[in-house]
Amino acid sequence: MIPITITAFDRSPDGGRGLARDTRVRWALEEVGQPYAVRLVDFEALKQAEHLARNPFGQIPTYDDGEVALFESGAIVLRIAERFGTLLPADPAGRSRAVMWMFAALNTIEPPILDLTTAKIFEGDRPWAGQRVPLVIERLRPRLDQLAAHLGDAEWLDGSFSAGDLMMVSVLLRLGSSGLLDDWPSLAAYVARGEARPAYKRAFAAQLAVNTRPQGA
Ligand code: GTB
Repeated sequence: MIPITITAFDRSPDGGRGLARDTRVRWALEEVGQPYAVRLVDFEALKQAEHLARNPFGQIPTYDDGEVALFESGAIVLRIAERFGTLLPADPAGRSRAVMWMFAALNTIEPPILDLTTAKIFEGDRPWAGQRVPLVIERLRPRLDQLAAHLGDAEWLDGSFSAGDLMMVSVLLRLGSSGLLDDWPSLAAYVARGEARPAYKRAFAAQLAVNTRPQGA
């Protein structure tokens, strides 16, 4: 069997905080117990023909299991979940709901979180940044309220841990340094439960090792 190969940043701009999207793919592979190889690509290589053949948008992560080559972290995690079991419930309705939560993470929760990162980091030096950041937070707050209301005091979003939780935790992790989750202790605890999973720890350690290795290694 051809080994699974993913791509990741040769050196992530986050220095190994696990925020680049290869971490969620590594996490899914660790959850299902599949070994994988990683092809590291730098920013220049991302835009060259060899990588554009893997992802026309010139981004990481990508995935190839010998049967199918994919880009988009959502599609990749879904493929892993469908192919190797354990991340999706066996019953079709539960499966659909887990996929629904993956989409909710990627389409409903991640966009306003990305807006916040953009406003703070990439546009933080613009003269209007001081006005924009509170507006973006205002738009994010109701989403977090609603997510927390759904979660209640449950451990996971819909029964057992699923690919939906993997994706939701991955998305919420980007709020880590903002301190915003302090206002939603149940969501902070939910994220901490995700991070405490041995598979997440292995995924995080693997990307950290790449991003903290000595220059030239
Ligand atoms: N929708 C795609 C998916 O889900 O796979 C988005 C993929 C994506 O945005 N990839 C980013 C990338 O390749 C890396 S993860 N960017 C390079 C480019 O577009 O040229 C986004 C990311 C980058 C950096 C940090 N960081 O340093 O904190 C965090 C997240």
